[in-house]
Amino acid sequence: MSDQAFRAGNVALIGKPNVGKSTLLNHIVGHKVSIVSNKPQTTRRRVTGIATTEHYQIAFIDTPGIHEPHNRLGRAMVEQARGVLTGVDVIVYVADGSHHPGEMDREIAKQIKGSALDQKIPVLLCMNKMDLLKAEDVQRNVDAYSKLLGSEDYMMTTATQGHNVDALVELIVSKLPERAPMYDDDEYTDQSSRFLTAELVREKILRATREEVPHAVAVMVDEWEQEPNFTRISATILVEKASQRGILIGKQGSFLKDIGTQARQEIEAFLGHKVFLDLHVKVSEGWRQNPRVLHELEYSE
Ligand SMILES: Nc1nc2c(ncn2[C@@H]2O[C@H](COP(=O)(O)OP(=O)(O)O)[C@@H](O)[C@H]2O)c(=O)[nH]1
Ligand SMILES: [Mg+2]
Repeated sequence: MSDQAFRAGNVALIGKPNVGKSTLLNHIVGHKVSIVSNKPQTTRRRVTGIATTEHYQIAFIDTPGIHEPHNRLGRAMVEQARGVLTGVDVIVYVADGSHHPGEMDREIAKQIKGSALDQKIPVLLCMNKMDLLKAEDVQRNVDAYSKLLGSEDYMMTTATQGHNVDALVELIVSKLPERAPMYDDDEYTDQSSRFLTAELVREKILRATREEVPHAVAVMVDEWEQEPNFTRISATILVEKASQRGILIGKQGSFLKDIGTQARQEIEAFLGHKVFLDLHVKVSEGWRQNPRVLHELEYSE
């Protein structure tokens, strides 16, 4: 495509929780801009990741998975996802292609079709997790998802291995308008270093905890001091109950120490220098229902 005009646009990644939207985004952007875990509802707000080449610039908007919300946090998350259905250049519906579509897929497809038809936004289907898809189910699942979306354009991917991701990007680019770049070519996310730091701490906790704990955790950076050769960061981990605080601290503080070490290594990698990371755990009963806390956490406007 060397003699073609430059294309650029905003592309929304929409789908159920846990289908691989953030994994896909990080792979395409080449940096971890959105945290990933095997727990549903890992992504709590919109995250933009930007991929720029000589020929195109795509600003991907990663969104929380659309689900049936049970509290204010859940409602804010679903609002964040639905909000991008308007005003983007392409919508990519990411599905777990190894499963047949269910009730929630039908519901999301209906919403996507509604706004995309209204505004003539192209919709692409990304059937992810093809590594888990049995050969005999391929045609059946492709047909079922395509029918739901009313779109012929699809790609089967394995985001964790990067399989077919380039082909998906090429398909997206073919739908973008000819337009000048919107961001500098070295910009790759809209996330502040503070937010990304809080997210990396939360990711380490999500990966190490189970059941209700991942959902009850939030992380807030309280202090950020830039010294000549290092950054001193202090963050508070919010939980909803004293028992959860106990889990996160662990025997003689061992759990918290592990989390801190893992997060610090990644924070140092993206800041490019040494970090002193100080973590505290605080019980904040009902924070998921508290608009002020949700705002402070940057989960809602
Ligand atoms: N087997 C398999 N697992 C995947 C694939 N893509 C993502 N995952 C895993 O699915 C889980 C959810 O991924 P994530 O990107 O957080 O999903 P999101 O909630 O849609 O953003 C993580 O454990 C990923 O490692 C894939 O192509 N194949
Ligand atoms: Mg996600």
